[in-house]
Amino acid sequence: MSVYRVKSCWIHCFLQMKEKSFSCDRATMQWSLFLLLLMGQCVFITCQLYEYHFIKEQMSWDEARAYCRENYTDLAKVFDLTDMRRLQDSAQSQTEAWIGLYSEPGRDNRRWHWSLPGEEYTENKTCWGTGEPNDRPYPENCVRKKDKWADAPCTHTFPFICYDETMKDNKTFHLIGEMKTWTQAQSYCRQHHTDLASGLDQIYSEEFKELLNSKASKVNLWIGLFRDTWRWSDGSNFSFRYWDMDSFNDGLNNRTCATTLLERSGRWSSAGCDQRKPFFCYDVKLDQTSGLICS
Ligand SMILES: [Ca+2]
Repeated sequence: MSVYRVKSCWIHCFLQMKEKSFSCDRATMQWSLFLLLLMGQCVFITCQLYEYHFIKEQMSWDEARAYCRENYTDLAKVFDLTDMRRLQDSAQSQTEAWIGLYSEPGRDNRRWHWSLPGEEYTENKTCWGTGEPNDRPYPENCVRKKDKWADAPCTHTFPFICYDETMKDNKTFHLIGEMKTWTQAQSYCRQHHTDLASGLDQIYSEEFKELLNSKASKVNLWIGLFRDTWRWSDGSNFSFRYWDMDSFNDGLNNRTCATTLLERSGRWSSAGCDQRKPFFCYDVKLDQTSGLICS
């Protein structure tokens, strides 16, 4: 394994651990063991070992994609907030730029995702209530939970449960009693904890159940499940979304390509794909034959 590979992975994993507060900082740990564990973390958290490239030249979204595919790998994809910060750091001007997210509008083109990056949604691991998801009134793109799950309009307001991977206050889950829309709840959880509670392992854990039993067993709560028609240019199934809710209005058929608003904290909006804008490409720096699983 080349020094570069180890170093890149180490740096990225270090950033990931800083974000996620992994406790791999025991001073007595020998370097070799340390390295081994770091690489283990790499495999475990599927770190993204790609680089972002900001292209100043203004192109339509399709032209930008062709340019990225020819010169790099594809238009930029974003796995989580750590990636988003790296993408912003690679920008050379504070303007609006294309990323590799696009929409194929249509009721049948929606896909379910968990809000927490890396938590895969699978059809056979769900707990829908009888007759749900019924998508009535259309569109019901967010999920509330009482005993079982039901789809609901994302603009409705409910209390919600945040997942906290840092175990803030010694707790993995935090029940927030304020009534918020699904997107407001997601923003709150990402700002104060990690994300909305996501995945069956979390939502049906003993700690989660105890929290509900003690405080909110009969109340509807938002969980981190949503569906949309947005997908990544390279086919990745990343669930991370970072919409600027002041300017983004999903479902507009003439605005189906995503931009990052670098002057607005990098949050995303949608625009007509024929507009000409700077853009971000990504490329994979490492080959994947090294044993590191770095998608
Ligand atoms: Ca419903």
